[in-house]
Amino acid sequence: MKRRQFIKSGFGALSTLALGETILLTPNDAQAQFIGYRKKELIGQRKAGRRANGKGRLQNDYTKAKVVKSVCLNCSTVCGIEGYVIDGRLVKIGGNPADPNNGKSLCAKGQSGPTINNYPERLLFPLKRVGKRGEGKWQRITWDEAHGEIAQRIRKAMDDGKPEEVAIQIGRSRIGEEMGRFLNAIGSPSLFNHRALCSSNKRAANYVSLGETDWESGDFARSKYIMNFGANVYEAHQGAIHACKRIIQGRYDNGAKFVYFDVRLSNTAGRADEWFCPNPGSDGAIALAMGNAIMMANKHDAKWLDTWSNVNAADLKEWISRYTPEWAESVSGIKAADIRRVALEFAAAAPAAVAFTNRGSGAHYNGFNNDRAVILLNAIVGSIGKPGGYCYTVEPTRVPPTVFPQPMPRPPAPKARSAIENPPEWPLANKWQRMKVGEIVYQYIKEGRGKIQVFLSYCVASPQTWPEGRTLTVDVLSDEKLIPFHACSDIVYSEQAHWADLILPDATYMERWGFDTRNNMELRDYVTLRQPIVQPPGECKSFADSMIDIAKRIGPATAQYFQFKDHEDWIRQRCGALSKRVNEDGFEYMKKHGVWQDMSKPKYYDLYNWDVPAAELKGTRVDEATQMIYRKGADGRESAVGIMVDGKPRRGFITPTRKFAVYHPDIEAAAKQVGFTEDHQNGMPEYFPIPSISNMKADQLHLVTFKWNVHTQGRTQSQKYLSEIVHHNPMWINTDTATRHGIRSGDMVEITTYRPYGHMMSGGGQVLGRALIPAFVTEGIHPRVLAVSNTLGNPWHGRAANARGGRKQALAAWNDNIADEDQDLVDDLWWDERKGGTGAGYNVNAILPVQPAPLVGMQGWYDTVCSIRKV
Ligand SMILES: Nc1nc2c(c(=O)[nH]1)N[C@H]1C(S)=C(S)[C@@H](COP(=O)(O)OP(=O)(O)OC[C@H]3O[C@@H](n4cnc5c(=O)[nH]c(N)nc54)[C@H](O)[C@@H]3O)O[C@H]1N2
Ligand SMILES: Nc1nc2c(c(=O)[nH]1)N[C@H]1C(S)=C(S)[C@@H](COP(=O)(O)OP(=O)(O)OC[C@H]3O[C@@H](n4cnc5c(=O)[nH]c(N)nc54)[C@H](O)[C@@H]3O)O[C@H]1N2
Ligand code: SF4
Ligand SMILES: [Mo]
Repeated sequence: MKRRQFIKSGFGALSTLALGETILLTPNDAQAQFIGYRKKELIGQRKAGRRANGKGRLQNDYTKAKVVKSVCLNCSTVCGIEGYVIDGRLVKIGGNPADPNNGKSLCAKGQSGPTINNYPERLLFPLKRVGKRGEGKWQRITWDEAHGEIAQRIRKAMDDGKPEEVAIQIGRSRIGEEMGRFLNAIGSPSLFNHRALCSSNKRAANYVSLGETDWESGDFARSKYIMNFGANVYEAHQGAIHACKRIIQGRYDNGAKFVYFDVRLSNTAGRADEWFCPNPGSDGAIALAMGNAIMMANKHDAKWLDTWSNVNAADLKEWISRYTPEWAESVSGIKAADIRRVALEFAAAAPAAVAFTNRGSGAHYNGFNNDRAVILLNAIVGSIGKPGGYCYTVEPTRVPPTVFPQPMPRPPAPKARSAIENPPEWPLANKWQRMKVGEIVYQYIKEGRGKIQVFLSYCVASPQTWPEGRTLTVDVLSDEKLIPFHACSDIVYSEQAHWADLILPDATYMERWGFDTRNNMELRDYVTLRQPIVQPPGECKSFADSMIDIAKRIGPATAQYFQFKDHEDWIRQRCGALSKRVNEDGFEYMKKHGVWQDMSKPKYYDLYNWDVPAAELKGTRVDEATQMIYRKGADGRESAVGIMVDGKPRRGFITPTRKFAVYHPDIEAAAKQVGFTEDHQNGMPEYFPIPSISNMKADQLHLVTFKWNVHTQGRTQSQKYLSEIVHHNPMWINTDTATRHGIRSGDMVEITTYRPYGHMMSGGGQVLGRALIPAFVTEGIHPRVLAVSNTLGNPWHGRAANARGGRKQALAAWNDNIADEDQDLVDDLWWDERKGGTGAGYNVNAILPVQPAPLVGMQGWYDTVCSIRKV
């Protein structure tokens, strides 16, 4: 107790920390503050709060509120929002009706936004480590000191001729262009992103087939048949609200049938017309067999395939003949008769029929091909780009540079290379986009495949959200020889921050600037503006502003690319060119509406069939054999601008043949390059089994994870209202399997996980780790699958996250309106174990192996082999 007289402790004390003062931050320390119920005192405080409010209850008059348009980022769906501000306080968030994707709709997470800003345990000041790394002892310092130290270390790496040793690791950043400029100015290619942990198999599948698009934009509202392979779209998915409301519309307006594949009864499965529960990782086999059933019954669109596919209808039919529904039944467990029936229903509804995927099919060893097989189904029935079919937009997640150009001068692309950023073992990781192989970063740093001098991390909680998070990740983050310097930007004290040397308190997405955009389900280009709805508290500063200041401090060669007063000024400059299009100041337009949508072009239906603009046709030639249209560039090299179809110049697909790519030579070449000897790696979307599953013993099971509708990975546990709804994540287990093991709901089960076969980190089969998790026995899961959600089981991020109610903390000077919120954190964490609750849940990532899939390198999240034992 004596120590507390000299050093503050506990997350709540962050708000009253004076410059130069030190504080101790560890989960145990936060817990030590618990002093039990003080009901009487609390009731007294509540009454006082009501009196202060002058009313019987807290009530906001929204008609008096200032409404500010912005963009949500409580998940990566980035819905347009409007914040209601009363007396400088954000009191409510609604959907921005002008947003083409979500309109007025928002999910629970979006509405929980204000609680992030007002969280009494937010980081408010830059902190510098004063004890050993990981000890949790911090001193409040100034931004001048923080930025000065980072700039000086970066300058040293540049002076050493090793700019690639400056790295930024990002989770959900949404300021990728800013980071790109920052690293380019330094000369470093080392942007370690998280795509491979998220979606790279899917994106690669879309790029390889169509030549563009991060995500497809199924035209669900006009569809008559919607088939979904593992996109839990009623709960998660990158377009949760966007897609979900259109799927509902399609079902009600058109009577669209909704068929869903998932290994467990998710909310989406529960709402589907038909739910199929396949063997994990077998979606590709089902899709190919559906293609087979359609083609054998001659219900395919031969004309479309002959015109637009790089494998014509006859050849495709011959190739797909081997994938019979009977074969698929043996692989997937789904009855051949069902596969055939659904396939023919799908074909009958075409072209208003769409089949799509997300991580359920993609986050596997064979996920790249699973997703290619599903896209192919759309091609087989000719629904690509058709109303009600499988549509897509151009560069959906990039702010169009023609409308919002980057201010000049811009730094050139870096010459330096990094094996961590571009590992040769995964030749397709960076082929169509720089997806990278995020899950191997820590292993490569450990093995010395690349060195790090300066490690900056932003919006990432890798000890919690990465595989082998509590072991490999923490081993590397804690080792000062491997990572000599780490500055972490976060809004709360995360485990990532805990292992840093400097903590940079960020402004939340409701307090900072930025552009955002996603695939627009209305099939037009659009861009939204993130602007501060309120000002950040304490000394919180947007990381983009930090980068500008750091770049200016590194030296004139770097500073020349950052001639902005601040990030707002940068954004304003980028809006300049918009002024002509909207007949008013572009920046003011964006601030007023929050969104710009390009209505000058038609919707992106049949995009491949659009004319090549006359200007682009000048000086072109048509290749006789391929009918491709080529133009010579300034460097004398030819590039394709389109393809002649029925005597007309068409845009086509942005693939090597300008056609939808069923076969892709780059895949075949890449497979050869890495000696990938799986069957059928010949550039076609073949199905191949997952080695770790093929080698599974009779008593072993398959462990998958899933996302909750009210949580987002590592970012929502500290939001009390969300954690109040979901704070417990028992392990789903099928009734038959549980009975065999004598397990009942609530029983503690020991899960042992094993390393996969055929992966970089192992010979396969060794025990990786063990966890104790209570069982939830249900019919709603595949008999050989166990499922545990992510997000929970996190002793960091303060009291709401770790379910440890504590004593009321000193109220922060910056926010005198949080009395109610604060009381919530004292008294209302009723799931605190010490009050008889279930606690904060379980983090299963600790025992999930790093297992990058071949070629693209996406983490095989849903391939983990395990065994169980009742304890
Ligand atoms: N509420 C919420 N929304 C989110 C997020 C969030 O964390 N919470 N995160 C956002 C992000 S970054 C992402 S990437 C997306 C992810 O969105 P989704 O891909 O929709 O979500 P996941 O939970 O990763 O996986 C979907 C489903 O795959 C199932 N599954 C596992 N194995 C298989 C299989 O072999 N076949 C099939 N068919 N299904 C299988 C799981 O049971 C799970 O229900 O969501 C985004 N939106
Ligand atoms: N078991 C399992 N693990 C998974 C998944 C799964 O399905 N199952 N899904 C994977 C997927 S799809 C993804 S995308 C990754 C995501 O995982 P991460 O890349 O780690 O991203 P988030 O969870 O979004 O961000 C986490 C961190 O960002 C911080 N943060 C929140 N807002 C801000 C802000 O405004 N500024 C700053 N500087 N920091 C902020 C949070 O406090 C938290 O520490 O997780 C992956 N992990
Ligand atoms: S889906 Fe919900 S959390 Fe995600 S961006 Fe939209 S409102 Fe925000
Ligand atoms: Mo993700």
